[in-house]
Amino acid sequence: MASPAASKHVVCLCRDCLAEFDHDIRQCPACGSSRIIFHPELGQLSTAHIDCDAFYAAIEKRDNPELIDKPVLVGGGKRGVVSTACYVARKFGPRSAMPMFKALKMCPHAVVIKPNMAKYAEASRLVRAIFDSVTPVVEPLSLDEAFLDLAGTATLFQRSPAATLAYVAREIERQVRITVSIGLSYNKFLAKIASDLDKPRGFAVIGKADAVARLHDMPITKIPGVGPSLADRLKVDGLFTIADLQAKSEEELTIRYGETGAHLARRARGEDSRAIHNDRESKSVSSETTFDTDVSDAAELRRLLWLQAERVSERLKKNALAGHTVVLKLKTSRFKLVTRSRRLQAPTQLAEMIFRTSEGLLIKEAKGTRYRLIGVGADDLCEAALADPPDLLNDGPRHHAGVEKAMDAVRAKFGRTAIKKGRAVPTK
Ligand code: TTP
Ligand code: MG
Repeated sequence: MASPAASKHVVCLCRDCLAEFDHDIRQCPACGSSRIIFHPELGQLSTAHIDCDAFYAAIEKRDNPELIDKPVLVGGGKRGVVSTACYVARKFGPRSAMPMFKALKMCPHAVVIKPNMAKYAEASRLVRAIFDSVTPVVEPLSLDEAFLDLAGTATLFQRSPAATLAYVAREIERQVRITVSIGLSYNKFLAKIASDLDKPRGFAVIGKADAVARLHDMPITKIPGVGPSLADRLKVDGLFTIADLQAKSEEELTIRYGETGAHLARRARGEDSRAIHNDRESKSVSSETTFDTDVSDAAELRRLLWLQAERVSERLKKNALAGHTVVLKLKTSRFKLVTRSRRLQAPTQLAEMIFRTSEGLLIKEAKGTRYRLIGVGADDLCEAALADPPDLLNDGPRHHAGVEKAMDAVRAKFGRTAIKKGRAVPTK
């Protein structure tokens, strides 16, 4: 029987009708499909990586059905390399980044198509809209792949993240008419590894219990950041596969390769503590000004900083955003860029908070150096609803929010310059 929706005990899923089960099955009793996923941890995993299959070629095939069964190479142009080969062509050897002449030697009957970036970007937008419909936490890596954090979506959709992913794949096939491969795990590294395991039209799962074993036989180059030169260095030391790394302790690898060694040791054990960052979060709102003549006077720098903080706050409020990190930017008369940042306890959209935080950073830098530019930014953006929570012990934010609201109201009525804080007024 299908288990109750969003049950923690989901171990099996029908990729066609999205029915979930608490036991292993071969064929879906609900729809008869044999596209079944089984994994003991299926109901508990929520970190996904989704990658479109032979992306450019898939779109070309979609738009010209005569190409469906033919080997297709997208690329050529000035650089004369293959951008992608469809799965029919890959059987003969061609791969991305291969010189086109070489690919055509391997597969002389291939159809070569020049890339049409506008078309791929449009398809990418449609795919992205489907991702956005299931979670606010989407981190795209390129036009055709993204990480999705589906934690917390089970209650909303009354189905496991795994079932929501099967839904996403189905919607992409229906709306964009291309296929994707899904990797589901408990961190980004493993989710990305997984999405590549079962291509095309795949769905692979890596859980906590099987991560080390799944990584075991993979070449070390599967670990992002291990390029040809590092791989060569590791080979000299007899390290070829992830199993070779697993056999060494983190200490051993750190002594030999420094921070890189520690990183390799962690990845080899399936460890990755990076969070999925929404690309909207990673944008920032900032404002800066370049002076007519260099300024070294701390009081004057403070005044100029306040004006920028007010601007940033104004833009945050207008866009219903708040920043979790405040960034101070200075450029010296010799064009040296200085940036300092501080993460706040809670996101803010208040000019007062942005100013006080950046002022704290400025004090250390305003010791006589002549500057030609000052700026301030709010980073790690989130929705305004999360900003400046009332703090029971400290009434500061609420008080400032009240003052700023009153000032904003006066400005809305009488114009931007109608009201100023004392610190905005030049001292001389
Ligand atoms: P990939 O996702 O790496 O490849 P792919 O989607 O073609 O195939 P796969 O099924 O293995 O995921 O890259 C996405 C697109 O980016 C690809 O269709 C073409 C482009 N691309 C290049 O232009 N040059 C390259 O070297 C690579 C790797 C990709
Ligand atoms: Mg791809």
